[in-house]
Amino acid sequence: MQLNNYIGGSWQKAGGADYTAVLNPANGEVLAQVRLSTTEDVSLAVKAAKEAQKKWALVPAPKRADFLYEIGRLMKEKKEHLSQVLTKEMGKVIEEARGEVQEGIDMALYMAGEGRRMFGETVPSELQDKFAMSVRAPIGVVGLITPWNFPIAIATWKSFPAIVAGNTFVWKPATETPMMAYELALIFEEAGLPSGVANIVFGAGSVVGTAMIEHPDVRVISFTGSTETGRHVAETGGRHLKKVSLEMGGKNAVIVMDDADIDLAVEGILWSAFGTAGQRCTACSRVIVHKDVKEELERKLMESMKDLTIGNGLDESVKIGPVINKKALEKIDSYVEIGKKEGAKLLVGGNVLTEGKFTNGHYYEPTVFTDVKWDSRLAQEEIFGPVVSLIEVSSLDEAIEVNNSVKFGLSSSIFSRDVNKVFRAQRDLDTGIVYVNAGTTGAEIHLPFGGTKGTGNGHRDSGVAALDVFTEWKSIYVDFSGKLQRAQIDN
Ligand code: UN1
Repeated sequence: MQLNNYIGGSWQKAGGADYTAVLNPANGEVLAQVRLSTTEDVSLAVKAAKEAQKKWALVPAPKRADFLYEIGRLMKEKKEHLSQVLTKEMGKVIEEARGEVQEGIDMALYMAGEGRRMFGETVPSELQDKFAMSVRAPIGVVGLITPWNFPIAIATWKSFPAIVAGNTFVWKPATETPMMAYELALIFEEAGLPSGVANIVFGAGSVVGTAMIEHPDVRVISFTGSTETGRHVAETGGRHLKKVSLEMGGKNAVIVMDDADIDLAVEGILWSAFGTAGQRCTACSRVIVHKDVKEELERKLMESMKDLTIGNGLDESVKIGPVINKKALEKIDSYVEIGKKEGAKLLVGGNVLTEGKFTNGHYYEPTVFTDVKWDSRLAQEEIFGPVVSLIEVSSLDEAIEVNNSVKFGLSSSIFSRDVNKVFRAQRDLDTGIVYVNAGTTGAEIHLPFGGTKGTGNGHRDSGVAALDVFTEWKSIYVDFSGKLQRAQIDN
């Protein structure tokens, strides 16, 4: 199978000479070939998007929303197929793949609802016989750059608000997961979305992304990915005065207080640290535990990890799938080595799995370190794999301080039965998302998603906040006095 760009409603061969292969991380099987695009391909896509946007902006928002209802319906109809492709391409276990596709369906229905709201404001004018309001206006052509770990959900977080708000888009999906983009494009076609509203350009490296950011007709860039690439996106975007929305890394912690339900905390840690093999921006990679319950937590965590079956995510009994590729595997392993050198105590795991059914895939054992120093590299840097570090503290104050000591600020969680501690924590944890008595993952699409500090630049995906990225505020004054009234002057 060879994947081509989707531009102006037709499938077009990319101009580059090179191909990349899409590999199943569970067994190395070649799933597809993708021809890589050039700057010229991006220009063609932007041209098609710009042309289509003029008409699209004039379609009433509730009518634009009708396409999203249809897209959501088709996604639901094809949910199992999409989930299977997702597991093959990305590696996450099938139960989670179904969950991710569901997240996309939810987003379609939620954003379709916005087509009948998209609230603006009417406010009193200073002047008599003058009407003042502000409305959300479409921006134009927007550029979307999405990661491989949530190849369909994150694509919907960005493309669906863009669509309902009257924009058209050029989308560069992650090199590792183009098949989900292809599947979504088929759905856009089947739903009858007008040509040029959705455009997809496949690429690898920075050629396509940079061309999108530098193109004068691309007005917004919405990016999810690594902090390193995000910085490049922001710098380049800044030079070109683009609105840039960034969602980047995390180093999320679960805090377990001495009054916590430890069994529940263990479940929360297992799910959020090892689900998706730790490859979520929201994954728990630190556990900040009160000294009085540390031993119990360690013991119960070790005990429950025995049930974590590792393998190909298509097998329903498997709990932990492969990581995305060899590079990721090596990075994870290098952090385990760093942890050992830093003096952290390895409780369980710490190995690449290579034998038997693991031979051709990229599998890493779920790994737990304890006695980790809060300021060590293991506790401060994003690993993006199934590795969790236990850090001991003596009080809630210290737990909050340790939580906030990292350069990221996406998600955090506290397990406690004390309402005072809980309310203090939700106020003082410096992250965009806070969970109480639950792990650090599982954000719902109708709430803003994003983080503070090195995680983002103040924008949010999801929720109504997504419309702030994909609309421009326009303030409108209508004077019906029949005479010239001057604001801020005594008339
Ligand atoms: C991500 O890891 O980039 O909150 C997205 C969650 C999911 C989305 C994660 N709903 O874990």
